[in-house]
Amino acid sequence: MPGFVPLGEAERLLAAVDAADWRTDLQRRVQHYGWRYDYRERRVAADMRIGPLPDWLAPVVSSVGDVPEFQRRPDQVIVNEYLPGQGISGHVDCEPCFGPVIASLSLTGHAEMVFRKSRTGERRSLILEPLMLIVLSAEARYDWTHEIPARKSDHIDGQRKARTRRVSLTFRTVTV
Ligand SMILES: O=C(O)CCC(=O)C(=O)O
Repeated sequence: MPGFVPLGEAERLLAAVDAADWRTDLQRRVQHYGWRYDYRERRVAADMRIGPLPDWLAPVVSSVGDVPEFQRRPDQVIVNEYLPGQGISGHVDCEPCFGPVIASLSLTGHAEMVFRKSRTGERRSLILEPLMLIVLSAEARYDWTHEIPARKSDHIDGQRKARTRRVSLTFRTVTV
């Protein structure tokens, strides 16, 4: 969904993100809201609840929750920051931890996202652009992995485009 939020809203969210503290235990910086997620053990447990989402996230969580695929309002948001050369390896989001719909909003920066269907080896790709929301449900949520290759540029519209800092918000419903 290109242009899911207006530019001013993305700028407001980015300013709030940049005023908050980052976790630095992964290769890329992240922030967790609502619930912590344990990347190593691929786990969320009842004692990993942080608390209600902060007020600055309320408008965007409400808009994302209104996307028809979501049957309940997201209660976890993870901020990911990718500097040029950083990415995220292929994965299906933890099945027992999170509900059937995952969404990701790009606040700034372009990057190619690659989808692979493990059973058939099919590959598709999508250029994620600022203000775009992607919604993964059904087959896209469970049968395809998604990844952002760790590289410094992408091939976009026949041209090599250098990456800049990319920041995204992912929205999930926790099912513990
Ligand atoms: O940065 C993104 O848009 C996707 C992030 C992602 O796949 C994840 O946090 O599991």
